[in-house]
Amino acid sequence: MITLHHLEQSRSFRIIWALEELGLEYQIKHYKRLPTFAAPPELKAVHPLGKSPVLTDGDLTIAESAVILEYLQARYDTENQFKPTRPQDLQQYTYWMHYAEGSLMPLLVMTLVMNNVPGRVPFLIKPVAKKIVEGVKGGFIQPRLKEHTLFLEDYLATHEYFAGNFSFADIQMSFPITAMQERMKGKFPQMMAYADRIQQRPAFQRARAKSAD
Ligand SMILES: N[C@@H](CCC(=O)N[C@@H](CS)C(=O)NCC(=O)O)C(=O)O
Repeated sequence: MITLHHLEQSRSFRIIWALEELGLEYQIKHYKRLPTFAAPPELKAVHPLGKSPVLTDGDLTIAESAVILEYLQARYDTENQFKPTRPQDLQQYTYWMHYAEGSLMPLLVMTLVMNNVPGRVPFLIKPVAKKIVEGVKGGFIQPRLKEHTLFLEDYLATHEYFAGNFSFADIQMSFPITAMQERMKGKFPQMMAYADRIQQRPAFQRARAKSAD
C-alpha cells in the first residue's frame, strides 16, 4: 500500500496531485504543523529529517518531492502520460524538476524566514531587526526573485506547460508558482494564466479536496 506522509499546507500537496493524476490507490497520513510552523517530531520516525513529503511504498521510503514524482512516474505511469519522450522536452522536464527546489524555492523560503525575524527578537531590538530584514530583502532576495519571475513570465509566454504537454514537471513547478500567486496579481498575466490552467485539472481539484488543508 502507498502511504503519503502529508504535512498540512506543504509541498506534499504535489504528491497527492500526482497520485490523483495516476489514479492510484493510496492512503494519506495527515500531520499538523506546530505553532512555530515547523513539522511535528512524529515525522522523524518516518524519515530522519522529519520533512514532508515522504512516501512509503512497500519496503521503500522515499523523500524529496522531485524524487517521489520521478519514482511514481517510472513505476506507475505505464503509458508515459506524465513525462515527455521528445529529447528537447525531456531536457526541459529535468531542468524544471531541479530548478523548482534548487533555484526558486530557496528565495521563497528566505523571504518567509526574513518576514518572521522581527516577530522573534526581543522588543528593544525590533527596529534594528526590521532594518536588517529590509536590507537583506531589498539588497539580495527581491532583485533575484524579480529576475526569476521575469524569466518564468517570458518562458510561459511561449509555452503552455513547462515541458511539452502537461507533465510531472508542472506539478513540481506548481508549488512555488502557487506560493507566488498572491504577489503576482495583476502583474504577471502569463504566470497567472498558467496557474489557472493547471488548477483546473480534475486531478488537482480532487487533490485539493483530499489534502483538506
Ligand atoms: N526539497 C524538499 C523540501 C521538503 C520540505 O522542506 N518540506 C517542508 C514542507 S513544505 C517541511 O517539511 N517543513 C517543516 C520543517 O522544516 O519543520 C522537497 O521538495 O521535498
